[in-house]
Amino acid sequence: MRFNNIVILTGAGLSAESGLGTFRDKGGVWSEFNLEEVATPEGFARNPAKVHEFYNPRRRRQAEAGPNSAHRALARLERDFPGQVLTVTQNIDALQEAAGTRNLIHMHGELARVRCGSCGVSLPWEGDLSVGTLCAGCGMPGLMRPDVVWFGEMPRQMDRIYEALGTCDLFLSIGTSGTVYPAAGFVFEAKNTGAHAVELNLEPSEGADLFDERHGPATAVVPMYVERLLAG
Ligand code: BV8
Repeated sequence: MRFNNIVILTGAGLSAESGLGTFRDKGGVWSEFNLEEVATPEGFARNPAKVHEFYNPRRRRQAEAGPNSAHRALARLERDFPGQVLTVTQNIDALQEAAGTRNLIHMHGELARVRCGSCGVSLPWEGDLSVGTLCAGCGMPGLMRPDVVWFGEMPRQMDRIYEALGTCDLFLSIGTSGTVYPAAGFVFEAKNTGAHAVELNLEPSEGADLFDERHGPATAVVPMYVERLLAG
């Protein structure tokens, strides 16, 4: 099968083999933390210190992590594929761009950036955040937050994503459980366009029966599948 226009959706499973935990697997993030408290604007308004205690260690771990062979294979696909390739990630780590991908959308934001709840400025950020952190833009303390999309907030660049889903002929879903919307609904959009849908995931996701093919762990299968695509 030859394809001309690929949309790739990635999730935490892609970065699992880089040592970054997933959310729903055994011992995952949501087994230790209550998402209402740490990943909603209401939780941040109630107790910002608790939210910083959740994200500061994740930011440190991500700064130490490196891309794996699956990230690198996707970067190679973007570089060498004769057609269009758009990579949409739900991950807030910077491993896909570290692997070389450029046409990349962080639909749930980036943990290596912060945003001021007062003036709205978004800045690159290393190190811990606290309620005392002053905004470099407006000087206000207490409202600096991770520049990520929390539950109940609008994901980023949705128009560009839906436009690409409306014209793709291959939808590739990697390392995501298909439990969080609107990302979990992308396979429907792609299938409605007549695209071929492939899932590269350790376990079947919520929408597994919508996919035409499904294969195992990322670092084992992503390089193999990219090889197949580039062989045409
Ligand atoms: C919105 C950033 C309005 C922060 C995240 C009821 C029904 C339907 C929807 C809703 C509902 N109630 C509320 C909603 C909406 C809500 C939602 O979907 N809630 C769920 C819980 C039901 N969604 C929202 O609030 C979104 N905003 O809806 O705005 C709107 C509506 C329409 C259009 C526009 C706007 C915002 C959601 C974003 C929240 N922020 N992250 C942070 O990271 O802290 S979500 C977070 O969890 C991730 O970013 C990701 O999106 C999501 C799921 O995680 P996955 O990446 O899939 O990871 P998971 O652990 O679940 O799965 C890992 C998978 O990998 C597994 O399948 C495993 O088998 C596999 N795997 C593991 N290891 C490997 C592997 N695969 C391959 N190789 C391996 N080695």
